[in-house]
Amino acid sequence: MGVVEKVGLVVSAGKGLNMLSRSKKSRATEYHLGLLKAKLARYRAQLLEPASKSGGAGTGFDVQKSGDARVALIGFPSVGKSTLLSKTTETASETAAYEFTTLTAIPGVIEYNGARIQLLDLPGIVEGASQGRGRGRQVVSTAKTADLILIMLDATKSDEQRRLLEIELDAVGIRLNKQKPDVVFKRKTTGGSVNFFNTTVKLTRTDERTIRSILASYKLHNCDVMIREDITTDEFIDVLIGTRKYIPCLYVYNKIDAISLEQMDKIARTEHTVVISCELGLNLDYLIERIWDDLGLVKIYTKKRGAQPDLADPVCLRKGCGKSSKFSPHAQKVSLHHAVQDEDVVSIFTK
Ligand SMILES: Nc1nc2c(ncn2[C@@H]2O[C@H](COP(=O)(O)OP(=O)(O)O)[C@@H](O)[C@H]2O)c(=O)[nH]1
Ligand SMILES: [Mg+2]
Repeated sequence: MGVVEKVGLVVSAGKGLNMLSRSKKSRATEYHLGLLKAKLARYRAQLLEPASKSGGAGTGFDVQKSGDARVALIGFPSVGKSTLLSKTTETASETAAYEFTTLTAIPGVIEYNGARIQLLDLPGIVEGASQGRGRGRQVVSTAKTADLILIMLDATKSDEQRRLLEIELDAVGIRLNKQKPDVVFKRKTTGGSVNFFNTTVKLTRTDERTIRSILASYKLHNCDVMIREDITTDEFIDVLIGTRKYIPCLYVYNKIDAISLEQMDKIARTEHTVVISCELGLNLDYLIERIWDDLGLVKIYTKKRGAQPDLADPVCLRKGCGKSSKFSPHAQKVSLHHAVQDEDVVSIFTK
């Protein structure tokens, strides 16, 4: 009996050692992978930088930003982008039953709640945009100017399309439905060659050594880093690159007339998702409502002192947070920093 116990002990000790070396190994892997990603991220960012020399324009398509907000429509050919544009705006965009790629960005305007929302049909996002080639680069810089991205998908096809688009957008520095990491990063010009590193939370997904090495690999030797949330190494790299865009995104599944009710029900319940049928005009009004919500737009009525508010011509602004007039429905005097809410009436006056 004693012998058996001994064997048992030896085995468990062996297991323990194994686990220890494994976690050490995975930490080392994380570290090297972190450095590698930092280098790749910088290389990619340089590829996508506005061209200084000859060749491809670094600016977006030559479409004027107009109205109160810009929504970029992104998707593979034939998912129904042009159909959506012609159903929701006054724009007659070409539609085709075959795989047809529109060659330029086509703008349309959705009028809703007194707001003018620019809907932009962006072609060719799939064609190696992240490699920074030709038109891809243009698509990327235009997509980055959007206040909301609509990823349009064909509900009859697999979710592989969605994955490919997400990868492509991620590679060009667009972060969908994410907040900017809570990190304060400052380059200094005085104070010697020291990187100051502070955290206000425990880091479980990256560590100080990895971050310091990444700073060194970017030849940054005089910075202040203050990390205020449990970020990943990738998120730290995003902060360093600095040109990441954090844009809300709505996944729009079209052609629900061609799938089962069960399939539709399942898709419709996923986060940041709207299901529609452009062809049958189903759920388009709800899509526009969701666009309005995700843009965080509010309409504000203006009012001259002593006069009735002008309800016919609201001004659209970005939503602030916090309560508006404390005395609603009565007026409250507030400072210019006051965050307005939907349907507020505002009078501006000097003392
Ligand atoms: N069944 C079905 N077909 C649609 C729907 N919306 C668009 N289509 C068809 O899909 C094809 C491609 O549409 P189009 O708007 O040109 O796609 P785009 O390439 O993304 O601009 C056309 O034949 C449309 O008639 C829909 O809601 N249901
Ligand atoms: Mg089209």
